[in-house]
This record gives sequence, structure tokens and C-alpha cells, in this order.
Amino acid sequence: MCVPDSLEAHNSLQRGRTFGMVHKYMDKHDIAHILDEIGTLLMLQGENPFKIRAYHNAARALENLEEDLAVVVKEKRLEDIPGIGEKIALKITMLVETERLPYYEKLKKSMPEGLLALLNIPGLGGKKVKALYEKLKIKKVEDLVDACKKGKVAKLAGFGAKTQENILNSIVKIETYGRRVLWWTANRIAKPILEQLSKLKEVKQVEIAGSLRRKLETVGDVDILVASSSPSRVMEWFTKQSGIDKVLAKGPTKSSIRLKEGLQVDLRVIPENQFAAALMYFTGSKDHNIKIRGRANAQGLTLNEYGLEPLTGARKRKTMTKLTGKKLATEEAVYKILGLSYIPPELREDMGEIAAAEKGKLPTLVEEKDIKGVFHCHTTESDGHNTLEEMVAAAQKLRWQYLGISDHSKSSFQANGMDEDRLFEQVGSIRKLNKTKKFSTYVFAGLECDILTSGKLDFPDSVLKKLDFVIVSIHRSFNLDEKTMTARIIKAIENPYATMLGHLTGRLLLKREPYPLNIPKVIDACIANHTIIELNAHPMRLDMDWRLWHKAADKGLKCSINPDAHSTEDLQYYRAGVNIARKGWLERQDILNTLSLAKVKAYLKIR
Ligand code: DGT
Ligand code: ZN
Ligand code: CA
Ligand code: CA
Repeated sequence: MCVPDSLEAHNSLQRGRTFGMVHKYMDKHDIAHILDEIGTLLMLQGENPFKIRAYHNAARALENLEEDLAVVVKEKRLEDIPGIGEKIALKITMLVETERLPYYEKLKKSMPEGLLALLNIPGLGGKKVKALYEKLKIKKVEDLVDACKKGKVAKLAGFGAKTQENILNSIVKIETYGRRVLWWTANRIAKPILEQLSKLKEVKQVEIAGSLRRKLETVGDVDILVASSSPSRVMEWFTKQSGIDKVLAKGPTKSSIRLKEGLQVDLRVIPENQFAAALMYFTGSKDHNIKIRGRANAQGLTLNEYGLEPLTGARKRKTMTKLTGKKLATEEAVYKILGLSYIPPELREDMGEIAAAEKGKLPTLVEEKDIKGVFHCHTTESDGHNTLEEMVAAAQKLRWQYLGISDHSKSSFQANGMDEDRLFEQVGSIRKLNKTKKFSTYVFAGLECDILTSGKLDFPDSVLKKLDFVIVSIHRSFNLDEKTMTARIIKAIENPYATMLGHLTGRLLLKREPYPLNIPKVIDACIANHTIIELNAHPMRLDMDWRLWHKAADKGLKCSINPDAHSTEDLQYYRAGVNIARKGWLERQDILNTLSLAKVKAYLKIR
């Protein structure tokens, strides 16, 4: 599979914790999570693969459901959803109606709780976890660490010393990663809290701050700021809302809670006249703040979370005049007084934004509305969950002018990759669909073509040349050394039919490290060969990393914001891609899919 299991399952498993059964309100994500867990538990019990897959498929179907689950259940339409059969429909119904499922509870009780967390360790699948449990009585991560240290794991059939070492290394990494959450997930969790806060009549203003506002790829905790003159009422609501696991701190102006999902949320209530300064302060980043504060000091001002004030002492009088009559009601005003143009939160990372703001040379960042269509979408022809027509209909709903379909090639057999015949058949269907003008969205026929270990592509040029575009990606042989990996990718992108390079480093945020690669060399080769590097917008990938885009784009590298969509709902990932493009200082003209259909057609033709 190109993309790992559902995001939600990933994020909660990553902390090795499970949802409790006493939710006040169970939504589709909660239920999907339970179905995923049932599938996993069945796998650990050695159940048959079809039964296991049925649960995982049903979980994904729920995640992708666009309707209100409660309504579907009420109208008894669950079984109409592809991927949900009769038996699982009954279980979902029971969960929605009673928030309980005895089958699941019994299943869970029959297995040690810590086993599920073991599955999240890279390299440990159901079979291995089962063997560890049965042969060494390993029930949780601590047992496993202990057994590794004693050399017991190495001696098990199918493991060995190398595997034992890898397991230990992975555990160390998971422990450091485990404290953070994907931006996408944190945003989904934070949104309803924000919405409900804004409905309280005591609340004048409410904003997200911290890394979530800066759109960092992962966040440590969620920071919310509220402007209000009655903080106690706001705190009261905040610390008593549903979904709380624990109130970590409750004070008159600052409280912290931990949600059942494991995420921490900090709330600060601030008087209205200090809101802008506080928002700036708590948005950070810390490094950006330090530079900004230094700049204020140099101008005879002091900037802190309460506002911008004249420094005391000799310089006081001069600056007083400067501040008279100015109201610091917005961040813009604060930046302006400091002689800077407004710096969007995404750029506040101390990566040259202050110098650029001083010269009025900040980029005009790309926006969601600039996106005219997307490439890198999968369908049921490989490992996607929606058909070609369903994907196009969804793109049309987003008012996109075009959609680039790129299913997997034959070497990705685990993702049901296509051979030549199936590829040509799909190309035929796409051409035919375009002719019918059934949709206003034009479809480009492409391929996500595997880069083989040698750097050769999975299909000969004679096949590739019949396509509108080709994304070349690595899906296996990740453990080559840096030199070999770099040469492999460069060979692939030098192919004249390689339009773009997919998920550059293969990283999965909070889960899998990038493979070793000389990235600057690959970037230079892509520029020289006019090959685009995609900004894979899957929330778990966000690859190429935003820290590299600014310089690369200045050198002439072109970007394409690709959702790597495996369902119609995944098309929304383009938003995560725009966030990261903005963090990477990218402007409209750096990005292929901000172009109109006519211009993209022309571009692809020249190539
Ligand atoms: P996170 O939560 O680890 O993803 O990252 P942030 O940036 O959200 O960090 P957090 O939640 O600790 O604090 C939010 C912001 O508050 C941070 O970006 C800048 C500001 N801040 C917090 N503590 C300090 C500090 O000790 N010094 C400075 N200059 N700023 C701070
Ligand atoms: Zn892929
Ligand atoms: Ca934070
Ligand atoms: Ca915080």
C-alpha cells in the first residue's frame, strides 16, 4: 500500500492507548477505530485474513463516509456502503445506538492490552507479535525491551540479532515521537472546541496559537487563546467539556486538559486590549519571538505577552511619542510599529522572514483558492477506495479544472499495481470519459510508476510515452545506502517521461524515518532535467519537507501539490499541502497545479 492505515488508527496506536467505551457521543472516527482494533485483535488470534480485512475495510469506509453516520444508521442504509457487510453493519448500529459492543469488549479482554501497542513498532506485524506473545510471553512494550536486552528475541525463529537491534531502536524512537500528533489530526480535534468556545457569550475573540497556527507538520499540544472579561465562565466550560481524560491544571486565566485522544489543550484567557500581543507571543515560534523581541528592544520598546511598551530609562521619552495614539489591536499593528510588514504565522520560524519583512520582500504565499486541480490520485484500479468516476465527481465538486489519475504500477503488487493491459484499459476509459463531457473536470491519464532497485522504471518508455504524466516513486528496497539510493532516484528522474518525483524520502511522520538520500543532489538533478518534485500532501508524509522548498524553488525547482488520494475524502489533503507550501515560502508560480487546464496541457505536451 502506498499509504498506511487510517490516520486516526495510526495516531492513537502510536501512543498505545485505546478509546474508552464510555463516550458521550461516538462519531464515525471512534467507531472506525474500534473496527480497526477488532481487525487487529483477530489477526493476533490467528483468524482468517478475509475476516480481518473486512473489519479494516469497514473502518476505512466509515472514515470516508460523507454523510452523517447517525442518519445512515437510522435509515438502515449502512449495508449500502461499499465495504460494509451485514454482520459489521449490525455491530456499527449497536455502537451508534448504545455506544457499546459486547463482542469487542470480550475480544479485548481475551488479549493483553499492551499487545496492540507492539504492532506499531516498525517491522512487527501480527505474526511476529503473536510469536513474541506465545513463545516469550511478551505482553507489552516493557516486556519486549527487557527480552531484547537479554538477547531472547534474537534467538526466536524468524527474528535474529539484526531484528532485535532494530526493534530496540524503533522503541526509542516511538517514545520520543509518541508525544506529538499529526497537524491534520490535531486540527480536526481542535476545531469543534474552537467552535463551541466562540459560541459562549463571554467570549469576544478566539484564536488558535502555537504550532497548530503555524501549521507545523506535527504538534506537541494545542494552544487556544480567548479574549474575555469573564475568564472564570470560560474556564468553567473548558474544563467540563465532553471528551476530557484529565484536567491537568485549572487556573483563573490558564487551564490545561488532556483529551481522551491523548492530546493536550492549553487555554489562556486574556483581556481584549492585550489579545494581539498575546496572540503573537503564543503563536511563536520561540526563535521568531526572540528575534522580534530583540528588534523591539533595539527600538527602545519592550514586547511581551501583555503588549508593546516603552523601555524604562533614558530612551523612554522618545518612544512614548512613537506609541501615542496607536492602538495595538491587531498583529499587523504590532509588526508595523516594529517596521515590518505582516508576517503570516506559517513563516514565523526564524528562517529569514524578519529580514524579508523589513525589506517588504515577503513572498505572496500560495492559497487554497489558487489550486486548479491535482495530480496523484488512486482509484479502485489499484489500492484506492473510489472508482474513477467517483473521484472525478468529487473533483468537480471542488470546482477543479482537472484531475490527474495515477494508479500503481505492476511491481507494487501489494497495492494491486496494474500491468500494461490494465493500464491501457484505464487510459482508454479516461479518454472516453473526457470525450463524453460528463464532468466539467478534465482527467489526465497518468501512472505512479515504481522506481525499481536499479533505478529503472517499472514500464518501458514505449508504454510511458502514451500517458499524460508519470509520477516516479519508491515503494520498496528502502535500506540501500545513501549513494546507491541517490543514484537510483537520479536515474529514474532522468527518464524523459518522468514528469514528477513522488514522496521524495519515503518518510511517514511519527512512524518511519526517511531513507538515506543526498537531497541537494536530487534537487539539482530535478532542476536540470525539468522534473517536478511533488509536495506529497498526505498528512503523514508532507514530503518534500517544507524547510527545503524555499531555497530549492529559488534555484528553479517546480512543485506540484499532490494529495496522494486513495479516496474522494482524501482529496481534501490538498489543504495540508497548501499549508506546507506556504511554510516553504512557495508562491503560485512555483506550483504546477495553480495553472489553468490549458496551461497544464501545454506544459505536459512540451515535456
Ligand atoms: P509544540 O506545542 O511543541 O508543537 O510547539 P509550540 O510552538 O506550540 O510551543 P508551546 O505550546 O510550548 O508554546 C506556544 C508558543 O508560546 C511558542 O511557540 C512560543 C511561546 N512560548 C512558550 N514558551 C516560551 C518561552 O519560554 N519563550 C518564548 N520566547 N516563547 C515561548
Ligand atoms: Zn506512492
Ligand atoms: Ca503548542
Ligand atoms: Ca502549549
